[in-house]
Order: sequence, then structure tokens, then C-alpha cells
Amino acid sequence: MRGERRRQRAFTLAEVLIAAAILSFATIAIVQAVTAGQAETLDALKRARADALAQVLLEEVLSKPYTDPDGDTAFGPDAGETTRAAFDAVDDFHGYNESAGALADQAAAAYPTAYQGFNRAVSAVATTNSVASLGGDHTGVQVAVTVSEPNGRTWTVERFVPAP
Ligand SMILES: [Ca+2]
Ligand SMILES: [Ca+2]
Repeated sequence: MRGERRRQRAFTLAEVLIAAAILSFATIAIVQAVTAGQAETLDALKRARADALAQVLLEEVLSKPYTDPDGDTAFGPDAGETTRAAFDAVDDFHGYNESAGALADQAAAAYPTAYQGFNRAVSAVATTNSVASLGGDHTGVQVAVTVSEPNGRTWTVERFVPAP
């Protein structure tokens, strides 16, 4: 039968070359898509880690009293507050920073290696903000935690803490 004979016919060199070319284009496209996908995933992972590092430190700062129990009013650590564990007010964290490789949690335990590729810093600045729920302008402290990659990308989370 004519159809069967046709199916058994050998491929010509031109057909093989075209097929090979199509296959190599398809392979390149797939490899590019996979590589781009991996880079995107890695980037999303980095962003998630940076955000987590910023959020957890912001929560730690916000867990402290607005007014220093010792009556200290200077922004930044007060006398004797040489470690983060000694900070006893929101403002004490002003100027606090950690370098990549030295990031630790509230209990001074080092974070896993995957979280060590960032710098982390806190600023606490006296400011006046309009707070609708407090009936307008209110004095307080603007707390900002900035997490940055050594190559310059930064992530900042901020919160206004109204004076009591
Ligand atoms: Ca203090
Ligand atoms: Ca202080």
C-alpha cells in the first residue's frame, strides 16, 4: 500500500537538520524559562526572608514600653544598655544595627545561614503624625526597620507609635 511505503521512507538530510534546529530552539527556550523561573523564585525567597527579618525586629521594638521605666528620654541606648537585651523602651533601638553574618534573634541566638545575607538597622525618630483614631495630630515615635542586601537593595517596615 502506498501509505505504508511512504511511512517507511527515510528522512532526508534537510528534514533531519530542520528537526534538529527546532529541537535546539525548543531546548534553549525551556532552559531560559527554567533559569528565569529559578531566579524569580530565589528573589521571592530573599524578599520573604528580608521581610521576615524586618517584621520580627519591628515587633520586638514595639513590644517595649513607649516611656523608659528609668525615666531616660534620650533616643538610643541609655547608660548601661550595651546589649539589645538591655533595651527597655522603644527609643532605645534608635541606631541599633546588625551586619550580615551577625544577625540574631531577641534571645541573641544567631539566625540560620540563609538569613545572614542582610544588614539590619533601626531608626526611631520623634515626630508628629495625624492619627484619625486619636482625633488628629499626635506626637510619637516613628520606628523604621531597614533590611538591606550588601548589593544595595533595601526593605523597610515602619510604624508610628503614638505617645501615651
Ligand atoms: Ca532605656
Ligand atoms: Ca533611650
